Amino acid sequence: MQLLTPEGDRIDKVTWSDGTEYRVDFTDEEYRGLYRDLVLVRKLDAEATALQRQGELGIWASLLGQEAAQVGSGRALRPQDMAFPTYREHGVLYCRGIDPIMPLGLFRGVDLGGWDPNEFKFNMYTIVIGAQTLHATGYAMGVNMDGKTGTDDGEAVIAYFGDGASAQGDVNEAFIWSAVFNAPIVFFCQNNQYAISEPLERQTRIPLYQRAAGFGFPGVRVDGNDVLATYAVTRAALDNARHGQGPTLIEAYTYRMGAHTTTDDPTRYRIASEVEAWQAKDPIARVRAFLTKQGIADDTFLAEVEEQAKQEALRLRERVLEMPDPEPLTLFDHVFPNGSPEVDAQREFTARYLDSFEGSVH
Ligand SMILES: Cc1ncc(C[n+]2csc(CCOP(=O)(O)OP(=O)(O)O)c2C)c(N)n1
Ligand SMILES: [Mg+2]
Repeated sequence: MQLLTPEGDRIDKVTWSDGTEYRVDFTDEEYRGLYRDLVLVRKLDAEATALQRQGELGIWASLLGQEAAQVGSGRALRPQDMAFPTYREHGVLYCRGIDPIMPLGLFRGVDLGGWDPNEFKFNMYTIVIGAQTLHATGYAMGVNMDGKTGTDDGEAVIAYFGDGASAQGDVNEAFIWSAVFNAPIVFFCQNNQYAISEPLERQTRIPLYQRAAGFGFPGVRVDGNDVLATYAVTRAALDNARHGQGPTLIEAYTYRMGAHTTTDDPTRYRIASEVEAWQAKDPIARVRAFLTKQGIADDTFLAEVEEQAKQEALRLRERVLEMPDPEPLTLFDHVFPNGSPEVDAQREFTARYLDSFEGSVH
């Protein structure tokens, strides 16, 4: 499903094989807003990669190449919808209105997360591959039990995961539970073609979206580098879920342009021509081409967005460098809402251990 070609030409509407008609109807201001989101999200991500390279973050999982999949689906969420991310969803986090500094504390190793999932309707980052799809399914079943589906202002849930995660038991269990309980959930798979070094052909013999049929709910493949198409399919799937029509699997077909994380060297397992072929499908270049061709944006606007991105990245950098190192014993805070004797004992043990270095040369 595609609504904007790599050359920046609009496709008015697309009818999917199940009869669903997809189209978008944005104002010029909204088109410019999506472009701004894409550019900002890419720039902040590049800044985080640079900070890691300079030793200021322990590790970073870049979203480079996946901006359209994340901004399109992130902007399709309504305020009441709950999102369950992996560790790469910085673009969705941005769309939820969370300060982009938040995940950097985690990757710098100075805090354990940072934001309140209930305040922003965006759960904590999850490193355990596929686990969040079960959390999301349980949450979505709870939404049903609370009677919060069936109307226009009903609630829906979105679970993000990758092509590699699609082969995990957790994800397949989440599909089954959400199907048989008709849970209001959208499974949003960013197929970026790799699970670290393992290519897609090691996960599946059929297109991933076709898996949904075996579980008893609809699946759709969308051009994950097309922000308009990802917005359209996610909005429709979420609205179906909130109206009580159960789950949908979306396969956003995209490409991880960078390394898996900053600890990875992708030149060891993929060839340069593959990366170049995907560069021609860049998610931001096509929106810029469209805006320019249609006269929706001029050079002044494009330059202003670049300048804003530069300033926000600079501000992010300054704030990362100012992050204080935590007191070691704060590690034991917030483990349980009301504390626990075991955690208290561990805190006391660690305090004594740290005190034993007093006056030592080490
Ligand atoms: C349960 C579990 N197994 C293994 C890992 C190690 N691991 C981290 S990322 C990753 C690959 C995930 O690939 P994919 O689901 O395609 O997501 P992507 O990183 O491409 O966004 C693996 C195997 C893990 N974090 N959790
Ligand atoms: Mg992947």
